[in-house]
Amino acid sequence: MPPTEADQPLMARALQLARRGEGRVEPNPMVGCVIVRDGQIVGEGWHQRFGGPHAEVEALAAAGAAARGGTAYVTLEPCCHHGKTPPCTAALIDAGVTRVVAGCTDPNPQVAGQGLAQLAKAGVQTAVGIAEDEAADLIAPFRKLMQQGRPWIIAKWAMSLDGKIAAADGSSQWISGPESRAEVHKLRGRVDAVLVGRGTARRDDPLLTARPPGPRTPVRIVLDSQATLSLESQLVRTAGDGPVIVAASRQASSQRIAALEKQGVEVLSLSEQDHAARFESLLAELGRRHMTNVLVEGGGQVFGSLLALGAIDEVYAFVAPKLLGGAAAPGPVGGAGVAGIDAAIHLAAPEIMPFGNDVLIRARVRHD
Ligand code: AOF
Ligand code: ZN
Repeated sequence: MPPTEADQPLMARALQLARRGEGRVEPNPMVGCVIVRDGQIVGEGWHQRFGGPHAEVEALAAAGAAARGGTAYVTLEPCCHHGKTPPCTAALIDAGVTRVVAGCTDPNPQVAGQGLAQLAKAGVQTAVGIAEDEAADLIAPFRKLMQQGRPWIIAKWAMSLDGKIAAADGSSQWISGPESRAEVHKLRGRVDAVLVGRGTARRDDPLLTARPPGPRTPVRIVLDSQATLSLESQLVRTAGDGPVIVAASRQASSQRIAALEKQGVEVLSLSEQDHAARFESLLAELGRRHMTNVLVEGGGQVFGSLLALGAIDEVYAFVAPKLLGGAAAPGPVGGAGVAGIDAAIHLAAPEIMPFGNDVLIRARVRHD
């Protein structure tokens, strides 16, 4: 049976359940599942943590015998491979589910349509594409990591209403209000890494931790080709409490590297000559470390490099009702910028949320 209007709210519920895994399941995708029998929800589940049971298995356990003859709504195509857990296709077939409605297919090459094909082969009715955009958006960072071996890059900044990230004298603490800053801490607590440039590390002396802690402890990364990060900085002094990486070049002095390493900082000595190539190679390395989401908190040069690389996937712009003025006061994204208005980077329709007196504009870059 092709998907119908009646399937919509059930997939919406499955998507809602899936989001509960945010920050806990990566580098796996968030997945939610609802099992329906005779128009009643008889079981719900979601992938709760990396290495744990998949959404379908959780929902089938909740449904018990009531799953027989029922329909499973899954945000992602059920897996058909033995990973850390057995295949969900077998669990659904064994439980007697007769119809599976999937939000989108699984980009994992070990699954990639074969999950649905296996179900169909076993006589289970399958449908895919209900709420497909939402289902695909939900796993966009997972898909990027699977297909490109690179983490999803979130660029976050706070700016005044006139588009400045600092006053003309360079002072910038604080542009946004406490409610916005609390939201940033939440964001830090669900990503794999928080990255800043050397200038920001020196000027703000940030800790880059999530306070209060979230489900993940982000690795703190500083782009610092000469490895000049001060041994007295908060980042270095807390390197024993949570990982700190300095992404340096081959030009960094070996004494500086040794001193940082002695404090527990990991120094990556990237061999590429130019800055952009080094950044690319760092992102590839973070991908190899299975990092799904990386939050970049500035400064302008880092955002400029990312823009030039086409590497920004999502923007969190906190806009505060303040005016700073000043021709010399910087905006959030530095570098050379785009060649002209026709080369503007386009973002999808933003989500807009108030935080205290500030407004968060959150939008994803359109890579198409
Ligand atoms: C599903 N339901 O809830 C999830 C799926 O190592 P494992 O066993 O956890 O398998 C991870 C892979 O399974 C992951 O790469 C993705 O392809 C799929 N995730 N599949 O049917 C789920 N989390
Ligand atoms: Zn599975």
